[in-house]
Amino acid sequence: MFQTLAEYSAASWKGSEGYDGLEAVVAGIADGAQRIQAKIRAAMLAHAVGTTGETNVQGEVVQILDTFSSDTLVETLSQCGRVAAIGSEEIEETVIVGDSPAHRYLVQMDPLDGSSNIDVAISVGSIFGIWKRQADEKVNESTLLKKGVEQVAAVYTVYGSCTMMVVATRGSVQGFTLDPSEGIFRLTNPNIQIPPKNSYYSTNEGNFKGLDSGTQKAIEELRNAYSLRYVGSLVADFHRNLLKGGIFLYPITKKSPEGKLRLMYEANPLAFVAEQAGGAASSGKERILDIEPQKLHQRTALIIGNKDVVERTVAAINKG
Ligand code: AHM
Ligand code: MG
Repeated sequence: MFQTLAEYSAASWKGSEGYDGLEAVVAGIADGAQRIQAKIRAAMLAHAVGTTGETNVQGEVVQILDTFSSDTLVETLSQCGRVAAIGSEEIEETVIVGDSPAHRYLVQMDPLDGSSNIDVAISVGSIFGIWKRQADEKVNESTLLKKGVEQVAAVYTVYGSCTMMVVATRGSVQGFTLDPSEGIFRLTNPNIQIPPKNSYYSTNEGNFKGLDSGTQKAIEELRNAYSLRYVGSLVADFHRNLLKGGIFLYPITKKSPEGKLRLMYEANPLAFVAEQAGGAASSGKERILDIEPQKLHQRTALIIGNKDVVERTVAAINKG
């Protein structure tokens, strides 16, 4: 039988020097993810699909399920006793939870990535970057502005044909699948590494005309070499490419001159997962994990996936 998430985390992190308390943070994520996936699967029948009528801090339309997911995860992460502060795509300001010595972790999250796909039964997910708080570090607005390279762990979930949770720590990427009959996650995909053979490229081809000539040439090269797969939910596109071998690009476009995706809770966590799995992630100018963050909801271009294909693509973009 597959090992449970609780067994895995007790054996790997509990009482360990670097990761003590991480088991509570990941359990909080797992609890929130279970509630979110159940809500999503019932949403159409419960009239919970649609917009709240508001726009978020990004100026994007807020879905009812965006708000539900953010509120649920703020609740489960606040209650786990180990999280000092939370940044959420759906909340303008940092959520400050506590600053006792037990509050050792800082979490940045996209509570429901790809939510525009919700009403058409397509995979969505949640993304989390996890940093450590120094013992005496004050908890305020700027505490969360740490470089991606300082993350100690990153997690994402996919609510798809099954519910999966991928957990990365230094040198380790583990995939868990929710067993719906028991309500527990089990380790189904141990020690994930991106396959060396690249099969797919994923990008919004509709943006092609709004790209600079270097990026257009880079995409033409990818078209000639690989099959196109694009879900339009970053987390689902990334997950497929991680397991099957692929590259995802959301470059700078005319419409999004700073990039569309968010540095702190989309690019950084997935870049951490990619690197631990042998892959790479770049903004086109620098390694994602080395970007010095200026603000919570900062955007970036993102090129992520198989290392050699990412490097080749970044070189082609910069050749012009
Ligand atoms: P969001 O759903 O958290 O707002 O994330 C943005 C989404 C990503 O999941 C996805 O990769 C991208 O936007 C798709 O953008 P586009 O429709 O421009 O291709
Ligand atoms: Mg998102």
